[in-house]
Amino acid sequence: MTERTLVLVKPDGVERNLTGQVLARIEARGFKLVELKKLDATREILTAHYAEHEGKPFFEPLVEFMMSGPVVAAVFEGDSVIESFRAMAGVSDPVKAAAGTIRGDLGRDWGEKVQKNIVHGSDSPESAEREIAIWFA
Ligand code: YYY
Ligand code: MG
Repeated sequence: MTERTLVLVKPDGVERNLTGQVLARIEARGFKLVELKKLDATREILTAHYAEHEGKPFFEPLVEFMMSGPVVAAVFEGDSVIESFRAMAGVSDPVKAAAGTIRGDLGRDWGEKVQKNIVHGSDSPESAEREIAIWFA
């Protein structure tokens, strides 16, 4: 099924000049880039984006980390792009992420207060539409 997903290159990925690599991997897989921008995420955007995690111990450090530098937000479109990109990203913890995944190949620093895992990808069609509306209002 053709669908859209929100991809973020987080501040650690932008800082380490990994944006091009991340986008290139997704394009090479055959997905279409439909929106792209670099921005400084506000607390308002991040609170909306991470609403499901509000109140958890890692929420505030996560928001602070996401405001520590610019992020790149993109929308990709294609057949099963949501699940495909989650598979490409690997599990949240870069230490556990399989080799060959973005987090497994490029991620690091899980276990600190702030997890530097390079990318975000929407986890369902509902999340994708909600998140795209937040980042590309
Ligand atoms: O969707 P995904 O990014 O893989 O993980 P989530 O469980 O949605 O958590 C969002 C984000 O929060 C994760 O990428 C790192 C951070 N985080 C954390 O700092 N500590 C945790 N125990 C769980 C998640
Ligand atoms: Mg998530």
